[in-house]
Amino acid sequence: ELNYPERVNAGVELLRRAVEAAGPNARALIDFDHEFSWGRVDAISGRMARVLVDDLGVVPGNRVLLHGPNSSWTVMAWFAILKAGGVVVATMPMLRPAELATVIDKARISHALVYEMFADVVAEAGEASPFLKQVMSSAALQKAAQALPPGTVFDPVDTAADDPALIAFTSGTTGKPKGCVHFHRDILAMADTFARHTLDLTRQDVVVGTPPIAFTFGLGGLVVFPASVGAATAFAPRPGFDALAETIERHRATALFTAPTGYRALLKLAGEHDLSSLRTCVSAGETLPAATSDAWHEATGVRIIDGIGSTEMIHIFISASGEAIRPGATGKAVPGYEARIIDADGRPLPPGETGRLAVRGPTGCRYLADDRQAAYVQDGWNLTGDVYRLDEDGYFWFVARSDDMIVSSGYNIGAPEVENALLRHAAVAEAAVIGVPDSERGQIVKAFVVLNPDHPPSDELRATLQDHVKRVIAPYKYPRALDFVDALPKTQTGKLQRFRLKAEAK
Ligand code: 3SK
Repeated sequence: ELNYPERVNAGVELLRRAVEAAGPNARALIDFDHEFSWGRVDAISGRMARVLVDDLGVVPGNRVLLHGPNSSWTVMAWFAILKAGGVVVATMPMLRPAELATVIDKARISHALVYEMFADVVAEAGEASPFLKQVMSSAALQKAAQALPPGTVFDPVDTAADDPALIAFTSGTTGKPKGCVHFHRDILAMADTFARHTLDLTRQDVVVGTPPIAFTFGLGGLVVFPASVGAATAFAPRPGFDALAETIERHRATALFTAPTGYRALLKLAGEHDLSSLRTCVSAGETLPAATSDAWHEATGVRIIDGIGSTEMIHIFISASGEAIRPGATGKAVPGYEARIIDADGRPLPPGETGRLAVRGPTGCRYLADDRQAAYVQDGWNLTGDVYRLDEDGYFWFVARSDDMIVSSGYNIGAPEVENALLRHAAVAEAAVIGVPDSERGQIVKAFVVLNPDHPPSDELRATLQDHVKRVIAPYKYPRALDFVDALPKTQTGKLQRFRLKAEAK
């Protein structure tokens, strides 16, 4: 049972825990060759909050877009927004203007903090918004915070434990993103359930990882968990697994958060980089194959902690660590959560039967103004869209996704979103997209395209369409495989039968 005071601000509480556990001078955030201590993170985020309130006019409850790469700046701005009583809406750095515009509109974003290099993208996204009032770049925020008189302090806003603290967007299968609202107490709950019971992070740890902070897997692993014990986070200087391996080696990182794709990529780099400092390795975002788990164990002596979470639940709710790990199984319900397998009518199924995964606990789904809420939460149970089997020992085994979500390298990609992007090209008459198994990425996006007359199929056109998708939506969503077909399989009423494409692709 988690008992938080009625009034708590998650940003303040996390920084309090960090300073109490490690001391104000302990390393907190490391940008390759620049470090900030926990005391500095507290002071700088306080000054940034002062700028948000005094210069930008942020008032409690305002939704503030935070658009930046994984970096010390983004983390300090995250703490600043919470201290100012704002609601953080962090977005993936690779989103395109149209995708950002949807978030700005849906979340009614009033203010935006933007890392310098993305200023143009956010400006374009906000152009037509009736809600967006103020945009500030990372450089301007830094300058304004530095210009405040020495000794400036900020009294953080006294929020209720049940006040919204963040809205995390998930792309969904329909291509219509859903915003998941989480309270201040939900942020603390992810540290006090999964992290406390499954990980044994301490202030001595140096954490690294690949998931963006905009993805709650990354937010937990790289911000909330380290802060809650006073550990440090080291950010890689650039995207990519080479940079990750370099960062692990350079900072003797001890804890790693990434998807199975990341573990497979690091295995290939293990000969060139010293990864021997790692002792806690966490995988989520897609199911961890036993082969990857075994290969990592053989190469490093460390067993990967697998877990399933969801943006709706904020973080991981089924997992196992240490001796309790069974490669291939996801694990057991994290203390504080209950999980069960149910049939199509919501009745619990006995061990051995395959059915829908249902979860409940201290966190749960609260979609922002979205009628899909009724499908996700039924009778107090959250239906995650995963098909699972429970064994006699209480271990949960992943079977499949029950929707059209493609999970590639840990990223959730809604098939309709890619289809819509393809359909915006003049050569495309019809498009259908599915996920197909891939040894590197778990799944890759595969498109089936019917061309308009006058557009003959060719390798050149395939490459053009792939580039087109990369321009229209975030590049990681582009179809790595693309087949030209004469027609798509449809029902008599004209509904696309994706399952037939999936069966043929096997
Ligand atoms: O995909 C997952 O398993 C996950 C884990 C933690 C937080 C969020 C998500 C979607």
